Amino acid sequence: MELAEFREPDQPGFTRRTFSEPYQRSRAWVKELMEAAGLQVRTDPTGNLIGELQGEAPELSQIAVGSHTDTVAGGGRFDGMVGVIGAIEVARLIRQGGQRLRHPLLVADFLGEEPNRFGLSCLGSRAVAGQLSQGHLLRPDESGETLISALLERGSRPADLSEGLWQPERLHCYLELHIEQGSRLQRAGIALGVVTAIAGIHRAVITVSGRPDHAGTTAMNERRDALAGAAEVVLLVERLAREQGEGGSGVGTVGRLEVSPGASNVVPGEARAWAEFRSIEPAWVQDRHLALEAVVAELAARRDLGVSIDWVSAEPPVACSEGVRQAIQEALEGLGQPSLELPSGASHDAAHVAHLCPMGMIFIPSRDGRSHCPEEWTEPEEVALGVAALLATVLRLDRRDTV
Ligand code: HGY
Ligand code: MN
Ligand code: MN
Repeated sequence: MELAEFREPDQPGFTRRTFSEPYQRSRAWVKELMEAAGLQVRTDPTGNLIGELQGEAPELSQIAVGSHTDTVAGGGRFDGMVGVIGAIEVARLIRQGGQRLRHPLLVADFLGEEPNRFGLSCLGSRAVAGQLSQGHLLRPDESGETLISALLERGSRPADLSEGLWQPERLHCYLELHIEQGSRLQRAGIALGVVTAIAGIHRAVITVSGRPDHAGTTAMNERRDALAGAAEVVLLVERLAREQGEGGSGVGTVGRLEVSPGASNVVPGEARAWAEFRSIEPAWVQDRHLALEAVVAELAARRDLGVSIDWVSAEPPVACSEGVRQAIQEALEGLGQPSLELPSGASHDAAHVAHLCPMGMIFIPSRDGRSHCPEEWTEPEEVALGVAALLATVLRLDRRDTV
């Protein structure tokens, strides 16, 4: 609740975006919380907050636990935050209980998990996994500023990214506690979820170019109306997303649309639509990617518009590791808690860290499945149970030599 009060005053909900001043201030608050829990804290070249707790055997690989504390515009108070605060609480409970893990513990508050104005998500976890490319760093926003300049401005050291790489041989496993952001747990009346896989996402920025004209004097059959074209694209994305087999989990959205010049008496000259397709079925997402390219080409020809698709990211679905899932299941049984196995339609930092080591996730319920909105809510008791499950899983993973 305290962290959620670091919010952008001119934005709805509990907004704390990566390149905002409240986010910058909130990092100092998280750092202090990490230090109070007994963690040795450092900020890595990308800007990830890394808190470390020594184990009995420093030569053993690290148990990494983390998530993010940035939000979407108009976001809530739990997405990402429960995973970072929960990981810090696990460290505090271990120290408070006078316990010593065998493995060193690493707690991560990853920078910028949510898509930013450069279109890219998971900045910090991509960076530690060696997936933040030069191309990503040079991505411009609308004003032409590049991601790398925004990172430099906030004090990150993008020239030293390689210093921040996590080494697979130094990692025992990665664990993330997160809200479900859906309603499966609530509908099942179960408080803890064991994630099986994380959906893949293909994200694109679609630019439709027409011709700005006087809205009063330009005949309808002479117009090259970019917004009318973009409106067709929005409905095409929805139609393509609805086309799926029985029980398909695929989704598609255009969440952002910009029009220029944006005057009510000017035929729009240009429009940009941010689109994404997601599924745990890799073939379905790939199909949508190709289908969108085809239908947009037809639309451009028919409406005499220019249309370009810039695929910002194309992440495959990622399976959670059998070993970590099993440790979570055993931990929940040890707590006498029922659990539900379910895929994640949302993406997470865990999807990137999974390229480095065995990964698992624990879900706690989102009331009515609402998330990415101020109504996002999870009961304090549910958060506490999630933290207890996280601690119990860390202790189990710690007793294993391999995961
Ligand atoms: O969009 C997502 O899936 C995540 O909440 N950033
Ligand atoms: Mn999110
Ligand atoms: Mn999240």
